[in-house]
Amino acid sequence: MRTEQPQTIYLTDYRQPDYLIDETHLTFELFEDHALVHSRLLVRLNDGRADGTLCRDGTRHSTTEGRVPSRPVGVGAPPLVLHGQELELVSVAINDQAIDSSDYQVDEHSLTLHPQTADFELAITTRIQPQNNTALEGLYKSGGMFCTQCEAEGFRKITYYLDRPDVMSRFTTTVMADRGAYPILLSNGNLIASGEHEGGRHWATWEDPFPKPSYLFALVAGDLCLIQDSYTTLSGRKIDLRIYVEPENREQCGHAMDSLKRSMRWDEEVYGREYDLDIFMIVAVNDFNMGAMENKGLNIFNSSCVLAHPDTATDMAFQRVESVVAHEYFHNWSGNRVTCRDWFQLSLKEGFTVFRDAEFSADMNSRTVKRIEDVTFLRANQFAEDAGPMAHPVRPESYMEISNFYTLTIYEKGAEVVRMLHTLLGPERFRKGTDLYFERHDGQAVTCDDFVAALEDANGVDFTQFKRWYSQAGTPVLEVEGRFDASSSTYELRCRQSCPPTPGQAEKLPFVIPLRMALLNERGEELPLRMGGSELGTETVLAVTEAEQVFVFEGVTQEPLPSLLRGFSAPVKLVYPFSRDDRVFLAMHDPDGFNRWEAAQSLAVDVLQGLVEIHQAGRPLLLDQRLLEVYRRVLSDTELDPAVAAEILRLPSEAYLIELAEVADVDAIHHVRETVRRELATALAEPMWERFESLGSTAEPWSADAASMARRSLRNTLLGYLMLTESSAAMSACVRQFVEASNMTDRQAALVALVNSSDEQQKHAALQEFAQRWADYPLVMDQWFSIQASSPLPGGLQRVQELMKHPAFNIRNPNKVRSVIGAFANNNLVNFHAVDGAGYRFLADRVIELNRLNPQIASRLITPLTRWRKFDPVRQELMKGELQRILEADDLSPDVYEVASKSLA
Ligand code: B3K
Ligand code: ZN
Repeated sequence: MRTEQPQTIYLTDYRQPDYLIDETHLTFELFEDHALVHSRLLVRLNDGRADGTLCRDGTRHSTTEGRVPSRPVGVGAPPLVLHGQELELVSVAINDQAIDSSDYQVDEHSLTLHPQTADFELAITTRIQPQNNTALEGLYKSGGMFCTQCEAEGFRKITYYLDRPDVMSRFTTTVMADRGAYPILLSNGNLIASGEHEGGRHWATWEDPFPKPSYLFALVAGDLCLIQDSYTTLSGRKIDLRIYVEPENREQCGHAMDSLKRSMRWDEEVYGREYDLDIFMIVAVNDFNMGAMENKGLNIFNSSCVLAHPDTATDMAFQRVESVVAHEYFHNWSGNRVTCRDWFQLSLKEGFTVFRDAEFSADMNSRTVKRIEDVTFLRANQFAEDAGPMAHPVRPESYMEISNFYTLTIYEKGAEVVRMLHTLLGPERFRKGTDLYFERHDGQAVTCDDFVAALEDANGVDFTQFKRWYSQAGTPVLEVEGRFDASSSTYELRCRQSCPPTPGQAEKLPFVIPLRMALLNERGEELPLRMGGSELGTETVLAVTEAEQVFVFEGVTQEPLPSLLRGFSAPVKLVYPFSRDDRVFLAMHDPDGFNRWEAAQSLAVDVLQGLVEIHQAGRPLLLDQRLLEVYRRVLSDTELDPAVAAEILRLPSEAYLIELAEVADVDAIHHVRETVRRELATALAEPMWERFESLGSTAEPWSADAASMARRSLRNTLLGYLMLTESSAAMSACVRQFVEASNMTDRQAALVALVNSSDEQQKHAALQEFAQRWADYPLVMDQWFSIQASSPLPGGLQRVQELMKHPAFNIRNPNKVRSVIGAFANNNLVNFHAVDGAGYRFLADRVIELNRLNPQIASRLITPLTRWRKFDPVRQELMKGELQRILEADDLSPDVYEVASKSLA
């Protein structure tokens, strides 16, 4: 049992730091069984005066030479409390005088000193064990290389420091290691010196001219090959672009490099932001807790978010690489140049940067498809988080472990909040606001309020009420009703908003909800909109600000059908009493592509929900022919972007149907959805075949352009349906595709269809062939694992347990954990929720095992169990029982403790 409960940190307790660190000089001596970290810090009492004016020699960032004598501080000077964790303290010196343990205090979390002067040089040496660091936070080894991950609070596992984002310092870093094993030595900024030591060791010194918080520090040492390119900024500066990967991955970096250059151009054009250093580096590592990290000038990436080659990566992986490269690059301004004051402001950089990368991807690819993908993801996952025990506002008010707050709410909902500001202001005024934000706060650590204030000040608007999106958790429900009055030629939209209670927030005040909409006539054409005598064009954004509000359109002479919440203009649940016929009409005629998809989607939801009830009542399932008609129409519509067609043809996910249900009957949902899929496939086999064949052949040469990707997407969606007919024609087409595919997108789609088919022989042959061929490609093996772990066929848990015995599986590698355990618990709902509770027990066992190895990964794995309120009483008890068992495990990390305890509270 745990002895000490983790403390809760509150936003209201924020105080400025007592001390600042103007310069940070680090020397790392890297060895196989330990590393020595020598730090030399120029520390200064933060007496609230303007930055850099206190006891300085005139320059803002002085060196020790030429400094004026230190000013003594009186008895009232605060102690200097440095963060530190899992460190062995070797020595401490102040102004070159070694001090002994009677002059400082060390505990598990800190080193406390009692400075006698207002500024001084502090030298600390610590010893750490990167080779034993399985948490992958701080300095650790991934395969043969050393690398770091410091955000949020990993730097304190490297040395004692003021490890908080509002302490910004200029870093100089020297790395020393064996030259043979670690020929490449990297850190942030520019290389300023390097040399040799005796005994085959060498060193390199890097200097980062931009003050930064410790969470942006990075170091890499390894045997890596370099892919090099350059980029010339709009102002004509030439930037050296470098991607470092393990030699066998050399051929897989082209797409990341292209994406980087496109991101650099886009940020100049859309936000007026140029890159600032002379060199930008990306390093790929195999063991990484998340996707990537935006360390200044030295981004470190999970190899899954850098490497992409058509033979080994799917189109989806290509798009992920593009968006993650862009995301990390964009952080250089939204995150690094302007950073967060404290971790409660995390969405300041993450929500904004996700919005930026989403717009970038929309500009590079299909805007409609990108929005459909993002909305689908948000509604199935973030809405569930917002409705569960871990629900928190975009700017949380408290946390125990900040690592637990890298959530869908901070990232995805945070991006929706920025998108709404963009929608309310329009692109030009939004840009004026961001220009002011970057100019006003360059080099500062600021808050979400500062961001909104810049948008307000640049445009003379007041977002006071809007800011409730930052402080109130939960997904608002927006109920809308339309009323046509022929006698007055008016059409009223009556809006009512409400928001369910969330932990710690019983009552909610009305939000500002931007409602993008149009009115359609009986031919699906947009009507001119007039309100209060003003002409609003044919599409407008209504700002719903009250709990109840009526909008009256004038000059409406026939009853229109509203097209509401276009482009998902606010992260709300829209309720409108559309009939199924209305939805069919919108799915076929709405001029807005996103809303056409949305209408088809909501029709499918309505049909599936109806059938779940029918199934529960024990009655036979009869498919509403209108859904079939919509699908038939989509199949024959060659004008429609095939990628949008593929999205429309994809039924709402089980996860989304569970999120929408009051009490989710996971077996019924699975059964009904599969039955409908099979019925659609049977009824539409002919047009599906026709379209499938018209989309070209899988053996033709691969191309990365959007049109080819769209064709592959639709072809493979259709292949999935055709395989459900269990016809021999479908089977042979699928096997042929598996064998002949010119690229991984098509090969993987064929493998998925085979794995989910009932043909045991073909399935095993394909799996075996695939594993043999790609045994040396860990990222391809991740796909192989994930496809099998996600298969809803009976016996899922047993399959997953077998997969964990496969030589390519390794519980210490987060990508493997995600592709086996994560895929099972998140994508294989019918097996995970088996009513005997075995899936829950399995997951809890893995959480307990990983708690000791990697608390961040362990804590993330718990998510499916936190959703227990959605299920029937039997499953609820089983899930809670496992959460309780986790809570009672020995040596519980704060990460796991926080999620498990809050889930049961
Ligand atoms: N900022 C990092 C996330 C770090 C998470 C640390 N637990 C990646 C990103 O959002 O770009
Ligand atoms: Zn980010």
